[in-house]
Order: sequence, then structure tokens, then C-alpha cells
Amino acid sequence: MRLKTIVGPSSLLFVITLASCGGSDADLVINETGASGGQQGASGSIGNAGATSGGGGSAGTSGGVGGAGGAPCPESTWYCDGDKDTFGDDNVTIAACEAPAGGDAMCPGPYVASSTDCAPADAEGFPGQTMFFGSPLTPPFDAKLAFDYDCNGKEERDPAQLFKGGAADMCGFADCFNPIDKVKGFLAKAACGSTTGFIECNSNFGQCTGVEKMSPEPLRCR
Ligand SMILES: [Ca+2]
Ligand SMILES: [Ca+2]
Repeated sequence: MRLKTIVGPSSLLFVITLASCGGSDADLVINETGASGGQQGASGSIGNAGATSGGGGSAGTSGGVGGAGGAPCPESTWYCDGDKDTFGDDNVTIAACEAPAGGDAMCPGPYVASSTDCAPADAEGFPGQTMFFGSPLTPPFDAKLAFDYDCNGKEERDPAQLFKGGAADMCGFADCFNPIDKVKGFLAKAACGSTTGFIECNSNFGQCTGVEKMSPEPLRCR
């Protein structure tokens, strides 16, 4: 190996001539800037390769972070949207410059910027959901909020299914004389997804009383 030193107009160049196994010589040129680029990352070799054109140093510098000589990019945290409802799971994340495509064993759906899906395995459970549901969310979810389909931290009951008698959770006198339909509905104590805690107002010996019975459909919540 022979070491040659070349002093250029703008920077100091070291030329090392390598005797390869095949007997031919190859020149490895490193200038001061190129050596600095190599220290920043695995792209130091990029700085070396660029030496033949005299620009290796600057290529190594810019390639140190972005890789492959490209411009550096700011990394963001991306969240897995495994149920593909456009909201991500803050338990499954990845850091990258742009959103990874996902679609693999780690994340069945794409990665997104949102991290607010309270039910990452249920496409019907997401912030802003307006519908009500009679069965619990698909796990995983907050164990105390199995029906929090809109991810607001509460379980709201479908008002259309609640009892609307003349008195709170009790049948008023007029409730037994509804010519179209009997007054009925879920009481305040009824649980989401349950068919109990449901009363219907019936006239009984001149009095209007609520008879607790099984609802034909579960109480829907969100
Ligand atoms: Ca979801
Ligand atoms: Ca809710």
C-alpha cells in the first residue's frame, strides 16, 4: 500500500493506493469533509465513492442521517390501524419518515397518525361513532367500557330504548291509556347489552303499574 498526499485548492486530500489481491491498484480518496460524513453513519462509504468526482465529502455528510445520500427526514411515530377504521392503536407503533404500509403479522392494516382508537380490533369502535350497539366491543378494550363505541370514556344508552313513562322509572296514570302502544322501555338500572331491567305499563285492577319483563332486544349503547 502506498500513501500519497495531494493538497488541493479547497481541501486536503489523502490518496491511498491499495494493491488488491488481483494485482491491480485501486485508489481510495478521503478528504476532510468525507471523513466527517463517514462518522455520522454507515454512509461513510458514500463519501468515499464520491471521491472520484471530488465531491465525496459533502455526499457523506448529507447521507449520514437520511441514508443512501438522500436528504435527512424527520421521523414520526405511526400507529397501527389494524381494524382499518382510520384510527390507530397507541400500543402498536413504529417510527418512520412516512407512514408504513403495514398489512403484516404485526399490523394487519396501515399505519396512521392517529392514536385514539379505544377498540383497535373493532372497526365499529372509534372516536365519533354515532351508532348504538347491543353487543360489547371486540377485545381488546378498556374492561370497564365494553360498550364505549365512540371512545369518549363513557357508555351512553340509546335514548330511543329508555323508558319514557310519566314518572321516573314508574308508570304514570296516563301511561296505560296510550291508544297506539303500551309505554315501555329500559329502566335507568338496565345494563348495556342486557334484555332485563325493562318494564311495560299495564292496567291492573284500575291502577297503572309497570311490569318488568324481558326486552325483545338488548339495550344498545355507545
Ligand atoms: Ca376501532
Ligand atoms: Ca361512549
